[in-house]
Amino acid sequence: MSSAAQFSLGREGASGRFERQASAFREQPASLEPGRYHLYVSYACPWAHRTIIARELLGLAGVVSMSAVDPIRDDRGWAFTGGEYADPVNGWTYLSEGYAATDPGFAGRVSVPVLWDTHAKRIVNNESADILRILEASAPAGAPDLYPPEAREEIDALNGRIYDTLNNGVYQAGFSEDQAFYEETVTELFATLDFLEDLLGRRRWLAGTPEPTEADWRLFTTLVRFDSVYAIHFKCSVRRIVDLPNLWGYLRELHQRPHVAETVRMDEIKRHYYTTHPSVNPQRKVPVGPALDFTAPHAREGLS
Ligand SMILES: N[C@@H](CCC(=O)N[C@@H](CS)C(=O)NCC(=O)O)C(=O)O
Repeated sequence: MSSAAQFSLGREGASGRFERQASAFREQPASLEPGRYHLYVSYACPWAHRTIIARELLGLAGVVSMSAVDPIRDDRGWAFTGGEYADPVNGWTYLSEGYAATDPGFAGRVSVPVLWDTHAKRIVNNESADILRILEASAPAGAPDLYPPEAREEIDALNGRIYDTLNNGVYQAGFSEDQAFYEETVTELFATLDFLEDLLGRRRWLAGTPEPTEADWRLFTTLVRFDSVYAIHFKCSVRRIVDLPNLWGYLRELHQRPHVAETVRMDEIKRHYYTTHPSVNPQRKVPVGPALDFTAPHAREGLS
């Protein structure tokens, strides 16, 4: 196993390409019985971050409980190290205990997020895209609609391109051990950022809806990490988000929406990435900065 495979959710293909492992648990309960389910997350992880935001925005904090792992993984993976990183539900030391309880033969990588069923005592789902839909289906009346029927086709198309070239693209670039593949990935990644920069000059939200949808939040968790982590650590360095005025204003506006800033723990994000991938950053030094002011006015009110 190569060092890149050891510290990323995936393995190296024959060509030195990063291949993301498919999620193992994909059950989709029709609705979430209050008090029955628990969400395990890391504030560092962009995939878990989507579910943290959705749970908060959909008003489900009182329905689905949540706890976070320590952002620093050791060689036994995501851990509950006590204090704010405790597991009040199962008392585990490692998240791997939940995977083993669900499937004693589980041999894949132990990832966050995890939706846990406290009655059946097993993982229901460990795929963030599914967990978003599960949360959306259980949203109370009056909650925002993150997947409005009239915009679904557009949202699905945007999600597809953004997943391939950005959400996952940054990892493919960062972990690639092949120069040509890295260059190809970064070229596609910046083509998508340029496409979005243009789109967001005309639209306030990606799918042209009056309010943000899941497509916006799925993009947000990558954008908010971009200049601090991906541009430096993963060498996605052609341009920064602060150099793209529409994307940078859009990112600030999303960050300023109620309840969102509290979900962004930049210190945890940076410590996680810079200290957990020794193949990419052997010194484990965490950069100072960049100084980003997410609270500056975004001036996007005029867009529809
Ligand atoms: N497809 C999964 C991917 C989740 C994922 O890659 N999580 C990373 C953290 S950012 C992880 O837990 N990696 C653990 C590992 O590779 O050992 C999802 O979207 O839920």
